[in-house]
Amino acid sequence: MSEPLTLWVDDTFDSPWAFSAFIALTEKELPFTLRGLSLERGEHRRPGFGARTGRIPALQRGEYWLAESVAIAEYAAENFPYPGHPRLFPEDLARRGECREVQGYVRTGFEALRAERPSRSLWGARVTAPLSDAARADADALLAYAAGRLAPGARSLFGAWCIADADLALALQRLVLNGDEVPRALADYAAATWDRPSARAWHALERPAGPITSPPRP
Ligand SMILES: N[C@@H](CCC(=O)N[C@@H](CS)C(=O)NCC(=O)O)C(=O)O
Repeated sequence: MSEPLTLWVDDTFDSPWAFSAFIALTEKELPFTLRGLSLERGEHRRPGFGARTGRIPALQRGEYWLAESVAIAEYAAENFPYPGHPRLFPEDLARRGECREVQGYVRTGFEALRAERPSRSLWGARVTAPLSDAARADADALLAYAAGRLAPGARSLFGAWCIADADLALALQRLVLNGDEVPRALADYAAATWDRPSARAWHALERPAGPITSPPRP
């Protein structure tokens, strides 16, 4: 590899999009340095952080900077292709399109669900308040979509694991880990990705002790 890779993320390690980018690079078996920035202290607005969007996650490779978690996964897939590296996207083009559908779907909408079951609760204090009607409607839409996509007993969307499994698993874990009712098959599906070595490596990152005062990530 010509230039080393650095993945810039939040130093609280609770951004769902940072999670996705971390999983993408880890599943590709790429060596990379993980750099955490305090969004609370505005470190992502200081010189030295070169993402044009000013947001994490961002991938740095020498002078090259790339933000947006889906773009980072696609960059990794195209620059470090199969068979030299494991696949992130399905081989079949129809399924690959659907993989991107899942990625897009979980990244848009669901505002009420994301606000009431923030990703921070997946690695920190759980939320106990019941879902509002709006968040319940979001949850029902998500569960119906996931159930419609998954074959009975499936542990991945398209036969072999792909990056959309990480994104959909995280969306479902917002409900599962906070004790909301989720059909067993969907909970088992989400747990399968949550237990992959790549996800375990993210779960194991050392997070700041004590209460985090910055607004929770969506
Ligand atoms: N669509 C982007 C979302 C990235 C994003 O919203 N990052 C947030 C943290 S979760 C951020 O950097 N916020 C700081 C800011 O916007 O000032 C992706 O998928 O990477």
